[in-house]
Amino acid sequence: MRIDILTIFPEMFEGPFSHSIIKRAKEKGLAEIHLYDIRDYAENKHRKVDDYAYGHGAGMVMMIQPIADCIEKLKSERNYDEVIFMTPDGELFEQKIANRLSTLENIILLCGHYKGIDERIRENFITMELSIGDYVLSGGELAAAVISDSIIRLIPGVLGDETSALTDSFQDGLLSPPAYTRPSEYRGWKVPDILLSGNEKEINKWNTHQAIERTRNRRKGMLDEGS
Ligand code: 6GU
Repeated sequence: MRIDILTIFPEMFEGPFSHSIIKRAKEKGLAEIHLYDIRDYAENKHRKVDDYAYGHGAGMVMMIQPIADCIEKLKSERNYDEVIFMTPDGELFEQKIANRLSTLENIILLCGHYKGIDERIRENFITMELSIGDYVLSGGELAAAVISDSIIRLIPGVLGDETSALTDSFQDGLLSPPAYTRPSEYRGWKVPDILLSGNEKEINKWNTHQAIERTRNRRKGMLDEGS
């Protein structure tokens, strides 16, 4: 899978994509992430990418020309399954969307800034708009990094243990049960006996019960949605 990210802050992605699972996915050739600096596509000599909003008083808006040229250049090179705009007024991102996006070949993530982008970009190039939650970030970059991470880890072969993405919280509509590792007792705090019993059937039952209880206590809405 190839993810092309359009941003005015490409450096913001250096950290999140250089470690752990995403790094390994890139090294294995299972995921490619390409960063495009929108300023490189500005036709004006000051590399200006924003301008005053028509109509409203305050606030800058990202200009259409650099973004349109960048998207069109990319589209001339390959077909894109989705051209996604990162914005707090987009569709709320959730696991189901991550699952679907992880099956795609090529996607573009456009990171917005300032008061927004020229609406004509949204009307003419964008196929999907995503938000990562009901709060405002300074730009779409952190949201694009979050979404890329959640998608890439789902690509077959990225996680060592093929089953582990399927047992994530949310995949079966439940939160994960509590996890423990050695030692079995620390400062008198004990791991539940059942997990040390070796009785796989009883352990599975316990884990399922814990997952349901945890979901009921923390995210009741998830249980109601499933029924
Ligand atoms: Cl995608 N962008 C911005 N700027 N803020 C957000 C967001 C995106 N998702 C939640 N807050």
